[in-house]
Amino acid sequence: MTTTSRTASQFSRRQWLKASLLLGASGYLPLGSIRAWGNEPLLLKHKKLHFHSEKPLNGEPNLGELVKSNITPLEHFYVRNHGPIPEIAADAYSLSLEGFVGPTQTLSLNDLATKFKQVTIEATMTCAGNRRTEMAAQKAIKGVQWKEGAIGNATWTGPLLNDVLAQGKISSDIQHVWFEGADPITEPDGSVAPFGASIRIKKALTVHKDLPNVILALQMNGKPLTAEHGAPVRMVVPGFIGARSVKWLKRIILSDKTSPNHYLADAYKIITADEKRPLHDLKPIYEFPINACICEPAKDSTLKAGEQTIRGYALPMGETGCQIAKVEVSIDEGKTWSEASLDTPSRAFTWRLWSSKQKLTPEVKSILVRATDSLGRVQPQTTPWNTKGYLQNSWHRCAITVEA
Ligand SMILES: Nc1nc2c(c(=O)[nH]1)N[C@H]1C(S)=C(S)[C@@H](COP(=O)(O)O)O[C@H]1N2
Ligand SMILES: [Mo]
Repeated sequence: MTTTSRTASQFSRRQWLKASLLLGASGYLPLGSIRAWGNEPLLLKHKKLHFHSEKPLNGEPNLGELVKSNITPLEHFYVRNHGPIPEIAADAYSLSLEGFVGPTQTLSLNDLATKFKQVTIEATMTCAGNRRTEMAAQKAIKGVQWKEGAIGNATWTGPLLNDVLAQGKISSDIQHVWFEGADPITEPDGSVAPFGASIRIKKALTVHKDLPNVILALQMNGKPLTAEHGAPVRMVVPGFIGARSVKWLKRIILSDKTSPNHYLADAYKIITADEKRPLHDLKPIYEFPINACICEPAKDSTLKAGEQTIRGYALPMGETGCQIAKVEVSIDEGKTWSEASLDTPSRAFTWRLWSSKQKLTPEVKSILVRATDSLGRVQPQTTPWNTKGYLQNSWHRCAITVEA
């Protein structure tokens, strides 16, 4: 994984200036053949993000923007890339379906848009590295120095993976479905390979009546996917870390094994400080854990004493049947807690925005938040440090100064 690690304040002003100079046109990239690199700065014109790196393009929004609407507008939706953003012409796009009993099948974009029922789901996308900076405060961690903004909630539209896989005969020994993207990622050893992932066949084929199911998304928030979010087609795997929702989807492969792709086989595993087992014996991360963050006020801000509305998001664990049931806020370092109001609907695999009015006095040094799910499980007070800085989900702490 190649990333630079500048802090938000270092890049924002220059990048935002560049973005405003590029403003104009439709806000969408012109479609052409695959073009590696070079086009990323153009994306800045429809993104209002703090960019951590340009090559590859990685950026997250201001936290205050995340709590303004249940559905995150495109301009404030984080972007996470491991390599260049391919630009794929709609008419040149094809998806291959491999591993059926029988020959490989190919679907065009038009096939995906017209031959299958189009389903719209609402689901939260979040990066396994969200909140990495908090874990890195204990001991430095390489990788994009994400704050709490590597998360967004969107509607996604396209065919169900289950329907697409019904195109062929699946042999009974199939256990996993692999996804492969079209982005040429150069690995540290110099080899070039696309991003990939796999999910268990059960997750791929189960269609829940009232839950967001796994889809091949052609649209995000009611508009065709933009290049940086995986146009023309990406996977959306609700409940799973973002890395399983492969963008620029080129191949779906059925197998009796998990994907050998680096991003499933090696990366995205929890390696604790005292881990002795070899990497291959560790399980890949699939479901995201319960989480909650304070988005407003901003960390380290100075506030006037008096009543303040605290706002944030809470995410249930990405497990079937699990929802956010309660969010609590503490202004006395966890001695007492008060229940926040849950301002958006309760849904599996989807965040809930919450708010809490608190009377702040100069004695208050921090605000804490913790969420509880529908099975009564509480967000943990601490998250054990791990070498990659994944799944930081401890009680979120927002240090503040209150002036009399
Ligand atoms: N092909 C491809 N798919 C990818 C990635 C990538 O680098 N290449 N990044 C993954 C990761 S780690 C995340 S968190 C999500 C981010 O999706 P977004 O950029 O649309 O927010 O995309 C996932 N899918
Ligand atoms: Mo990610």
